[in-house]
Amino acid sequence: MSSDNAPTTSGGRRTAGALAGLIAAGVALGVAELVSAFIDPKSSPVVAVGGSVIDATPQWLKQFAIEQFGTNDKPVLIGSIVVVLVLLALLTGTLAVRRPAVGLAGVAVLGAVGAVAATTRPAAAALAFLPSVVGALVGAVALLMLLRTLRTPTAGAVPSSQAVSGFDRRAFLASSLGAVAVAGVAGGVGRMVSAGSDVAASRAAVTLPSPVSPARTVPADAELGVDGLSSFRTPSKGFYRVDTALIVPQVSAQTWKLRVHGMVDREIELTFDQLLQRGLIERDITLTCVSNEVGGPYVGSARWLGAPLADLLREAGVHKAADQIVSKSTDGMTIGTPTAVIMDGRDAMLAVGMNGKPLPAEHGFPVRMVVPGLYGYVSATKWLVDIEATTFADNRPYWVKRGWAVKAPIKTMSRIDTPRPLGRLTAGKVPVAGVAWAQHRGISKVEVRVDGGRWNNARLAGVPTADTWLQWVWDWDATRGQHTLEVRATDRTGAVQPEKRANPFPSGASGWHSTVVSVA
Ligand SMILES: Nc1nc2c(c(=O)[nH]1)N[C@H]1C(S)=C(S)[C@@H](COP(=O)(O)O)O[C@H]1N2
Ligand SMILES: [Mo]
Repeated sequence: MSSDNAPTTSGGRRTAGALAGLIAAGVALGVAELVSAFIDPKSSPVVAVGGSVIDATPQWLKQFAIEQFGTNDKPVLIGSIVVVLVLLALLTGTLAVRRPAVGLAGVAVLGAVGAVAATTRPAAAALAFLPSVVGALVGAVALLMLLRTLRTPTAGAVPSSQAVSGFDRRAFLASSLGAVAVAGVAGGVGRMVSAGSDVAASRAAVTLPSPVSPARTVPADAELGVDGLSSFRTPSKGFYRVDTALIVPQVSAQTWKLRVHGMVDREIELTFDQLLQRGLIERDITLTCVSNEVGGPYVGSARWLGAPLADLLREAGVHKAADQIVSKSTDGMTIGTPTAVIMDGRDAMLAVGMNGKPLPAEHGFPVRMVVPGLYGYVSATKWLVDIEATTFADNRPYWVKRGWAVKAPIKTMSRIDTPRPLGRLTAGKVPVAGVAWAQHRGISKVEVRVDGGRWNNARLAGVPTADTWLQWVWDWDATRGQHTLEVRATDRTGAVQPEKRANPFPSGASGWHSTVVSVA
């Protein structure tokens, strides 16, 4: 190539240096990914830094992220971290052309950030620092090798003035390709090893016992058969997922243990098999996330199979003064539930089954909590490993520390599923339908109105218990023009869903859901 021998500007070397920094960062990450696969996927620097960022994110920014990105907030976070890393790598590489020590210092700082994040994550492995450290070391070697090719003068008869700024492009290219290959292979193999260590096999090996107390039969009229209406039971695959875990925790049922301790007469330790032998109940229960906006999607209904939680607490002999049960997951999430609510006779359970199968990994395999009537952040601990009887005064769980309400019963809510917002309809009969929920109180009435007119009673579908949502439908005789549909529900205590809009923070959204449609 003739350009090989052309004089090269120092600008060209700077660009090559930036590229070297980027490639070295790729090598570091690839190698770190490989090492983390053998230690703990959570010890990967990107995952660890991401987890630390999630825990440190202030409430207003979290709200903004959820509003902007919804459940894509995690890919967006990982993407942002990678973008920051890319910029730092480009800068480090550029500076390192003249001063390799600066490059090495940059790599060391980034490695240290990863190592500190990984070791300070909840339940971090003893060797959690290793992926970042090994990654940084190999990344540093890659950087030095690439920088060396930048200092090699171009071959041939080049005037010495140009040799200073010139470099052997072919050597740089070859080294770069080699380094990229190392990064790709290390990262790819790491990914494969991680995937092989997931809990699919453990989950497949689980045989769920039949419940000693089966779920109530779901009435035949639970499904109203309206197009576009949420089904009474949400398939596990489409069930909303809300948690702080950047990678789904992999907890094997075979090694799972639950510890019940704190303000109790007798500590209890349970294996998964012992839990299965406790006589399981099966219930249809609707979960709801406190972050769900009016009309939002973070709500779903499943048939859960699990061991009654109140019985277990009674066996442990929870002290009268212990007004809060704090449950903990393997990834360090803490969730506080009022003891009185768990003990009041409702079907609070340690769930092992969801819709007839062992819990999917994303929904808490092998064991999660389910307490009808409470938002998920105060009740629905996934990947559960620890239960502590304590007090509200002594223990502030994860979301409470971040300003969310200490106690959070689910607010009465109704949602229009069909017609869709801004839908185009033809005049005549149009079913207006949706779901409504007020878990553990139950729904007694749903009303719909058009353009602020009088309220019309919707027809309610059947439900097995007060712990699930229900479908509703109102047959609208739609007239031409643009119309606003509004819905409100009344729970079985007689309380009407309030009109006043409130944000999800700090105790759940309220207000009437409305939809604007145009009828031709
Ligand atoms: N370990 C763990 N459990 C958790 C959470 C979490 O972040 N970590 N989020 C809670 C919240 S806020 C909700 S709404 C429910 C959601 O359960 P799902 O993802 O199965 O729908 O899980 C709860 N359990
Ligand atoms: Mo939630």
